[in-house]
Amino acid sequence: MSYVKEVLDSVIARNPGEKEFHQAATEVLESLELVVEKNPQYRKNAILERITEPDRQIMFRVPWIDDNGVAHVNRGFRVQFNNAIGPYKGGLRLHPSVNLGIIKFLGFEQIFKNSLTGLPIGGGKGGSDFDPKGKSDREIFEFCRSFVTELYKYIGADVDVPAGDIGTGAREIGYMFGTYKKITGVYEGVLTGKGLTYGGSLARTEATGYGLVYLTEEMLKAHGTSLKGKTVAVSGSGNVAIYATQKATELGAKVVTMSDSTGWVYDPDGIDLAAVKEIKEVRRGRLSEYKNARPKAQYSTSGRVWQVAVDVALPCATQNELDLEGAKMLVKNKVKAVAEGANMPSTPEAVHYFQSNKVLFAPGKAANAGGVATSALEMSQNSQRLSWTFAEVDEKLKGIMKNIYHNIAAAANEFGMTDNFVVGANIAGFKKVADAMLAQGIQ
Ligand code: NDP
Ligand code: 2IT
Repeated sequence: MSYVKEVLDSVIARNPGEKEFHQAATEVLESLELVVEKNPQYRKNAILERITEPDRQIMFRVPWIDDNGVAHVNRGFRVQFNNAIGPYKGGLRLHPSVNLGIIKFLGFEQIFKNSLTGLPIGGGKGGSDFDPKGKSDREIFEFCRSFVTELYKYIGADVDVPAGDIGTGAREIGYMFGTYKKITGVYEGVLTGKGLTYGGSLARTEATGYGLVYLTEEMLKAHGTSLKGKTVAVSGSGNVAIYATQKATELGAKVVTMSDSTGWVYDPDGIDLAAVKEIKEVRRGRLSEYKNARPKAQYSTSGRVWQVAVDVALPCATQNELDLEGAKMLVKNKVKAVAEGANMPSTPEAVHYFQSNKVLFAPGKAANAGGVATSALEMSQNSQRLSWTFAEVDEKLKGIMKNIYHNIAAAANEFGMTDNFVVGANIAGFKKVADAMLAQGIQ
């Protein structure tokens, strides 16, 4: 049996029921066959066994009291996966679907994504099955305070630096930062995505969406075209989706769809982003309200954004939201490129279908790395006690995304798999971490 197969079988047997983690581990490990064959020292030093086993996984009770005085208990998670190349780094997801398998898939992906940024950050992820929807500001504060009252023991500017993800934005990070500071008395860059008055980096809010579009543009340019004049389908309407839509529009594309967990909009004239921001960022409302601002748009609770004929698709909501059926609709309508803003939004069958139909496909660990890269830039600014301008950060982000594209394309070429950016991203991300692990001994 091959080394990869042996380790994968063991990962699946040792982590029963963690289906998203199995999916992520399978995708990464299967594309490393050639690399591990070429480097026998990886097997000898149990690199794959060690990289698939988190350094530690922390689970804890998060009790909080709602506005009616009723007590609730949620479960908190932090999985510190790998710190071979830097302190653990990765977001905190607050969503009722969160469980250990989901946090492990995200933490595992984060190892390779963070490596691809070229910056010194290891992989981690956390969150809770708390549902922030419909909660008052006081309830959100209560939850965040309770969460960090336990989490603070395990994090620190040189240890583990959490950030935002689904359900966690600047408000939650502010409450968590305040709690950490109150308990420890230490003012340090322990979280990223902070507000601009207390250590946050300019352009962090925009970074994931902008970075996604920078990488997409670079990939299209390398294939003789660009976003200008293209029609784009975006899914989601949160942080990543909003700033991807903004940058794609700035580069001359027309974004015609967005979605949330209850429905989606099709606006043939191009999404009115001011209306979406007002609904989502200001009022924390539902996308069904979009029609009030744009009567000609269609809002639908059945079907999906992938049925619209577009040149480029940017899935920016959540894992496994783009399945084979969605991929078939996109390919039938002659989609040219798909780039993942979310983490693992395409199912393995969808990815395979895109690749076998010659659609340019950029996986999340490369395409959405601009968020965590800019988080690392926030860490640098915090430790230097400096703040850079928006233009400086944006310029660095652009450079990082271009580099990622060229590195993953080169890694794919080296192994004779031109334009297979899935394999390219996995190999390029893996090698740096694996070599650091080798250099540091069996730990
Ligand atoms: P937000 O919470 O800001 O937005 C999430 C969006 O996706 C919302 O529109 C939400 O709809 C929708 N959504 C979430 N879960 C589901 C679900 N189960 N089914 C259908 N729709 C859903 O999160 P982000 O924009 O920050 O994150 C989006 C994706 O990008 C995630 O996969 C995240 O891991 C990834 N990512 C985020 C980064 C960041 O910097 N924020 C960096 C890199 C990746 P609704 O409002 O109805 O819940
Ligand atoms: O998935 C991700 O890369 C994020 N949610 C961002 C992590 C971070 O530390 O900025």
